[in-house]
Amino acid sequence: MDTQTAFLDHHISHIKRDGWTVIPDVIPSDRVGPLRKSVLKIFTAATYGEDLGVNYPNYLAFDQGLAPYLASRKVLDLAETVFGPGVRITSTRPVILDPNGTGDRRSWHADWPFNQARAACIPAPYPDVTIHLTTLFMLTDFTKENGGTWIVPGSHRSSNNPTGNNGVDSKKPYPTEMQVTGKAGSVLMFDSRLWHGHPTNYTDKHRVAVRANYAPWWLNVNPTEKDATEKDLIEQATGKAQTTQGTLPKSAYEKLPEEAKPLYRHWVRD
Ligand SMILES: O=C(O)CCC(=O)C(=O)O
Repeated sequence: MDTQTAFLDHHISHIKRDGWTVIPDVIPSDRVGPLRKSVLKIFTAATYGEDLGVNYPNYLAFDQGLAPYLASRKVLDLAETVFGPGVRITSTRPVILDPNGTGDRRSWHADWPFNQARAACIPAPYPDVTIHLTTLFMLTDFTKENGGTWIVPGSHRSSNNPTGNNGVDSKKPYPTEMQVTGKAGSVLMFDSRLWHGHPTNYTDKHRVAVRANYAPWWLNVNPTEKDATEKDLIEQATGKAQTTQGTLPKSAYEKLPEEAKPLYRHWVRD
């Protein structure tokens, strides 16, 4: 088996069987520090933090330095093996854990479009197919102490998750839970159906990552756009709110490397 086939075989079988994998060495070590500093600066800036919690701005509107790695062959080869050609990124935002144990632990959920608490979701019971991949680009090491992501391995095969009243208390420890650890520069990739939760950071430094989610070309992201008619319609129909993902000004899009542009073309707005 050649190196590339072995790489794909290892990570795809891990995702299919367990729901997750860690891809090492996606971001070179000398780029991790500057990217981490930039994320921390932008995240604390009023522009990014404005109405965080409901409307998530597109991180690449502020800094395009991560773009070559979002489009790295390691990540895209895996996404394209699952989805075929024409992969797109549905959201890009920092996930930062404050230091000194201030964050909330767990709160088991699955990501869009499987979060049953949101307006635009695939209603449970949903089918056993991978249609969305969540990734966390680690800009600090992920350890048990600083908040390696909590996951329930294998839970991606379930047809519901704790946001959908499936009988699992989203705030309580789950018997088979584990924390994902990895070196800065690695990427945690998982099937977005996987039950996962926000960890607590007990160290005295921030735990920093950027979350980027990958989808096949046919998955409709329109209901996740702020002020979009499709978002209003689905909110009215379900009586639930939908979190939104930020668009990309043309000026920021033009600064992306060529290989990253196809991933973001659908989010460009003037
Ligand atoms: O920060 C983490 O490790 C988990 C993030 C998470 O649960 C999410 O972004 O949906």
